[in-house]
Amino acid sequence: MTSARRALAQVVPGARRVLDENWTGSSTVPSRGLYPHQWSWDSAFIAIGSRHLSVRRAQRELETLLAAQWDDGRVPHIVYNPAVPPGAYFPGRDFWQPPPGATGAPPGVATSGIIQPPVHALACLLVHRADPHASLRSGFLARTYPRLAAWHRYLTGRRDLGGGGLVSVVHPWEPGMDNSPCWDAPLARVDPAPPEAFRRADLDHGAAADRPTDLDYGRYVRLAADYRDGGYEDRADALGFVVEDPGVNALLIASEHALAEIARTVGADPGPHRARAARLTAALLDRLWDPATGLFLCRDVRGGDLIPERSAAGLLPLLVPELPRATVGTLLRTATGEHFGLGASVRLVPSYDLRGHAFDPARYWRGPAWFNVNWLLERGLRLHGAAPEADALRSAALEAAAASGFAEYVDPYTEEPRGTRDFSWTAALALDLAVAAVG
Ligand code: 2M8
Repeated sequence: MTSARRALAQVVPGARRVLDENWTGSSTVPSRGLYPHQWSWDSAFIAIGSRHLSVRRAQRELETLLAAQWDDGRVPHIVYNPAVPPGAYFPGRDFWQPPPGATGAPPGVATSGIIQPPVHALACLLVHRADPHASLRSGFLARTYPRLAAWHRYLTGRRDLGGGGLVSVVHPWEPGMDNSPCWDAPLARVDPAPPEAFRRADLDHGAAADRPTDLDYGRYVRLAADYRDGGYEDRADALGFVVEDPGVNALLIASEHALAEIARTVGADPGPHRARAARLTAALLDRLWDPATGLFLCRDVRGGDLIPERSAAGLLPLLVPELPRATVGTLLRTATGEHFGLGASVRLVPSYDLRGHAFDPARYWRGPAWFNVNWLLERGLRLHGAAPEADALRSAALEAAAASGFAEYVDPYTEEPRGTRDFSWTAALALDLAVAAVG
């Protein structure tokens, strides 16, 4: 048996079991215990994998999420499952209720009010490609295109809080890398909510050493409550945390290119999407590229400066097709150099600088390797012709996903499982890599 076929045999039955067990009938929970609702970017990654099991189910996953889109175009980061008891996850659905008169979730749906990275157009295109004839017959892209276009309009219109043509995030949960050390400095300006104001449900399911601290949680709660009390208005001067993140913006560019392709397929004009992708690419290079570190950095819009921390988010612009060749070369050297160690000290890219002052191989987004980040980087490496590096990363991700019991994240050095197990996007993306490995 070839190594690719072995990987397939190792991964597929387990991945299918995880995805089946976490499927609720209309969407997939990231994990039954820790995350019992639907999460936005999780669903995009899950659909990318579950399209290999059932295209209809992958379509349903994405359409359930898009049905919760707000009037202003935002796609919320959580869609709550009404069958789950309110205390099972904090913050619960009641937390996000907007003040009277402010916009909110569509009638009959309970959601959060913040967002996550826009991987959805890319996911819709990949789900379509899994069976283009059936997809066209069912009208999948014709239904999703207007919603995806409104989502990107919200991001590029209402969220350009820095005024330089990039999207800003207004809460550390929005870029998905919730407690990255990149947020430490901007978060330090935020007064934490008092501990008695909330009860964390995550510690019922996860080891405290693998999760954010109580102080970080107090600040997350304060920021979310302030945004809610301000009617979810996107005004830079009223928000305590405003950051331009290279990962979010790179994913938007990749998705904008996917949207151009979707537009072409449904008979709409792809031109405006291509033009927007080009403008975003120019702004990304202009505002977040840091030649001195050879990496894209986050910008603290309130403070005005680049944040001097190396996060794996800074490598995600490898997903941008029109990145200059010299920038691609520099990013590759950074990925394989001492700070990220790819193919040298580690097989999977860590979430944060291996040499960084805040590096912790176990704690959440402060060092462990995550499978979605590595799946994205594998795609970026392949896009830019680094096939040997992409192949090595794919094999390592497949082995680690199966060996860790589809862990949420792993120690980048030992690849020991951390966080929760039977985690949906790990299973889904391993499945996708396994299918790609056999061609
Ligand atoms: C984590 O975030 C949630 C809040 O959204 C949490 O910690 O409770 C992050 O890893 C995020 O990226 C992910 O989408 C979510 C569900 O898997 O969990």
